[in-house]
Amino acid sequence: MASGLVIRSTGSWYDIHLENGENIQARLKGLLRLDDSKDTNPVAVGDKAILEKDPETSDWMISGIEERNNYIVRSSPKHKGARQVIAANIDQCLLIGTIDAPRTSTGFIDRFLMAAEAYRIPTIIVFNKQDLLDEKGKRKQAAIADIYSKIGYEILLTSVNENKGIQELADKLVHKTTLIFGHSGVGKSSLMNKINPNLNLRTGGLSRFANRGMHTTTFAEMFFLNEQTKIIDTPGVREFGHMNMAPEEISHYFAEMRELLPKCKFNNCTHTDEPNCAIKEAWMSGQISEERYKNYLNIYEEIKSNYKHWE
Ligand SMILES: Nc1nc2c(ncn2[C@@H]2O[C@H](COP(=O)(O)OP(=O)(O)O)[C@@H](O)[C@H]2O)c(=O)[nH]1
Ligand SMILES: [Mg+2]
Ligand SMILES: [Zn+2]
Repeated sequence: MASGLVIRSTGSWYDIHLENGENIQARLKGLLRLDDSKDTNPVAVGDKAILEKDPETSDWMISGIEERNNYIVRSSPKHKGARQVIAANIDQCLLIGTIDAPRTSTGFIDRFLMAAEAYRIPTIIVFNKQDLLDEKGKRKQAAIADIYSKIGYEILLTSVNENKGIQELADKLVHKTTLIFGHSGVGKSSLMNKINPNLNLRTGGLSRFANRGMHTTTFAEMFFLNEQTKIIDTPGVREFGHMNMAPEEISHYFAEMRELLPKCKFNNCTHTDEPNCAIKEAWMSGQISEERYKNYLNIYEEIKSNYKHWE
């Protein structure tokens, strides 16, 4: 039985990288499509696809996927109650943000980190466009970077225009599969082109992802810097929502809260108004940042109000 790595999806066809280095196209075998899962895309970039040949047309078909080590999932922006798997089987994430043009909020960062923390996927937070920052911007950035470095996330500062932090970033990618994520326009594709000009990714304005039509189910695309070093570029999303998560589960995906959870009086504590809550105490003593606790509460309210629909 043949298998291969899914590197791109156009909706009905998938590009697959075979172990012999060849790229082929395959479509889904009927059965997979009828799968009753809540995923808008049963097969995602990074999946190891199990392949067979259609005896009649001799087209390649995907008859299944190997069990995933991990994946990044969000609620589908188009289909209420459905999930979109952004990518599977990744070693690390690069969350690219910018202070301005466009602004990346800590709320967005925290929602993404939750998805990565669900599978303990290490995430490096990159602040790009350093060349655009004035003194005020630099102070704002330092405050945000401080929140995340204190709780164990690595921070990199980059500028494509001034060639700053690029080599450092390139070094982080070696021999890994890295998901590149962040809002549209933060410079994801520009950074990757700077690291490897052969990639020739489209930058600025409309990306190559834009014209894939309404029924496109996945939008990530894997590129090889070499046979061991892979990046998954994404077009960037406006929002990152979660579904199918119990409200009391959320704090398990906030790295600094996770370790304090055993100290809450109730083991299903939501850290909102329960007595003897270790999270609230840590927030009041300044050990958990104001920003993170505030974002936690927002996400809690959001998930709580949606949870009923998903049960
Ligand atoms: N000033 C400045 N502009 C940048 C930098 N990196 C990218 N850009 C610009 O930001 C825009 C969006 O970049 P792009 O790579 O397409 O962003 P993506 O949507 O995240 O892939 C383009 O016009 C880039 O030239 C940077 O470090 N500094
Ligand atoms: Mg791009
Ligand atoms: Zn608590």
